[in-house]
Amino acid sequence: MTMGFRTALGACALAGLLACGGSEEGLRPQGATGASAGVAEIMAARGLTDADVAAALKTYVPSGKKDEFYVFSSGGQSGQVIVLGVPSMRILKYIAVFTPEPWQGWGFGDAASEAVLAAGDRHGHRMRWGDTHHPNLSETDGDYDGKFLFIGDKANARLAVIDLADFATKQIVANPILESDHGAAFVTPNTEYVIESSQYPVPLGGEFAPIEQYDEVYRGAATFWKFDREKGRIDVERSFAIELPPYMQDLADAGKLVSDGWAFINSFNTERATGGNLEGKPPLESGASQNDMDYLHVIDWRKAEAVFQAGKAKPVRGFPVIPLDVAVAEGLLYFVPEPKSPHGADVSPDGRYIVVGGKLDTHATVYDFEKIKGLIDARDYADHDPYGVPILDFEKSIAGQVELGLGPLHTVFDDQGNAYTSMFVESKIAKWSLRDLVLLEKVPMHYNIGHLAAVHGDTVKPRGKWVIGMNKWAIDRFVDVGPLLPQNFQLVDISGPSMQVVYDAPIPLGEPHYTQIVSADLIQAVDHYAPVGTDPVTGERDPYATEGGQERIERQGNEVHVYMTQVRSHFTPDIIRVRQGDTVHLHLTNLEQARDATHGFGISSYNVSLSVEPGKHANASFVADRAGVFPFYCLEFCSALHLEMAGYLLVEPADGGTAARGAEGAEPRGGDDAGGRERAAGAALHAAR
Ligand code: RUQ
Ligand code: CUA
Repeated sequence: MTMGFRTALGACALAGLLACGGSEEGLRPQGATGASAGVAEIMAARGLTDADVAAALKTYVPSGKKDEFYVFSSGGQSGQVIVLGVPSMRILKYIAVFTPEPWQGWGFGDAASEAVLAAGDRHGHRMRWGDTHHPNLSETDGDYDGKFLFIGDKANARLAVIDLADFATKQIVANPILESDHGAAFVTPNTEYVIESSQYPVPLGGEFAPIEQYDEVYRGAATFWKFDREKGRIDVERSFAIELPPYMQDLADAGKLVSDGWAFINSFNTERATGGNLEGKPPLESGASQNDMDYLHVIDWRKAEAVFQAGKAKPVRGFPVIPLDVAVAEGLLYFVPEPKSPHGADVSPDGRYIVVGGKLDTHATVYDFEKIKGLIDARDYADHDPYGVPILDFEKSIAGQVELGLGPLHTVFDDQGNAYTSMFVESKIAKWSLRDLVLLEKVPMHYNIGHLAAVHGDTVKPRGKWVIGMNKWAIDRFVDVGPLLPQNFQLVDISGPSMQVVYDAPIPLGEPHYTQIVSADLIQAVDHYAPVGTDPVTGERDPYATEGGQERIERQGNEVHVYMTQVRSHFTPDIIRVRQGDTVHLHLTNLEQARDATHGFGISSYNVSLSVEPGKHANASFVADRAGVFPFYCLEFCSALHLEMAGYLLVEPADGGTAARGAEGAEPRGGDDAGGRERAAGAALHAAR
């Protein structure tokens, strides 16, 4: 009885969605004769409800059809970026950024990627992971332009530039003055700058100072990395930072339209607690939660740029930093109180309002930039902080507060004047009207939503349609995979009068902190590199690029240069003869220009994995310190004769014969140390070009 009822209802809903007629007969969608009956059977068999079927129809993208939107998500501790499609939520790619990744040949011998990774090394330490938090697409006039993606590494205060022409990382810059960031990466409306602000204060520049000198010596900073769009790179020489008090600066956002030229950073721990729970002090988290108010940082970045250009910054480890007293004297830094342990600072599409969540407050506070600007212009300050920074009056700065519930964090926007705020403690998304500051609706999330994203939802032109809730917990959503669970992205349809969760997508590669959702038609990705022999990092033909017919092996002392090409289904040359102790420099060009004609290069025991997409050139150097026979082969199943796409590296023993396997007992030293040194040399060579 019940089942029959549900089935009939399901068929009705389906019919409605497929825009068929209302009559009994009309339950059959036009052009899909018999579909409804078949679907009703499937619904019954699988116990699916009406809502399930509606959700399935909204998200299903048939084989051969493409998604309407891209999602660029941080990959958390994996140090990567995750790309998905909406509405299908299909994972499309992991982009290797801060962490070596063998499929893309990122950091496994390939000199170009090794050089990018090495540029992110810190204090002489080889850094090969990152905690990616906030991806930000490049913008033109305040809207995504689909050209570049930036992402910050919270753990090591670094920033990466990804070119969306080939979805590959081009640059990593290590922040010379900070040790951690959180307000990164956030772009200004024409991508003039990429903002990276600190999280945990330290003595700027990485020197030691006792924690007892926290107030005097420890500092935060907002870094403004200049982006050179022509070159597609951060221009370190034209970048600068502003010294900030030792509060814990958090999320950042750039103003737009009426607030263009300004940046906003929320903060916590204005108490300047340092922890010390074994030393008779309160633990950091309770010490940092004493005050009723923390400070929204309001920065006039255009004025800061002028101050920097006027030479008023001071070098810290060679990097120009506008000192705090200069920032105050020049009138480029202001504070506005924000309720207890705030989080998020999200600028509305019109640029007028800044929404701040309150992790321990039940409100979202909506600041009015015009009021803030009025107070600044009138020098109407309520107070100053201990570092002399002017503090504006809270009540005079806000448009109002919206009572949302427990643990509001981040806010994004749609095209109807609505705001959507993630409610961490309550595990919900709250939809509210930005115009009237009233709560409209809440939808449950499973569980503990952190960020959320809407289509172009943090730009001047939100597109509506979808919101993704990024849940920190997945508890009971998926079949078990051991104690470490994936995170859960929940896709929410916001096109109707009420929000509907329509899909759960497990994200199994680190904790994805933030995403942006962009129209697919804005991304123009290439399908091969041209000209043949292109180094994907420089974008130019590699000096070692090999032409068809020019393949050769050249020996210079004990350096052996192998100029190699690939086409389906062979390497030329496919036999490489060297002597033990030689350094092998592999110069490998994929001669193909056809879409998807990627080849790889993997070799036994020498820790080299290259991905050579059509037209790409890759260089890899290693010391053949181990005598033996080492097969190499193509890593991509590129043709029917893919398995035959292979060859041999023959490393003759140095003594001419007997010790065929090299000196016994030397095994632990292996190829890795020497190979690593050689790779570093290859990377340096690449960086110098
Ligand atoms: S923030 S924990 Cu984006 Cu809510 Cu990093
Ligand atoms: Cu080339 Cu497989």
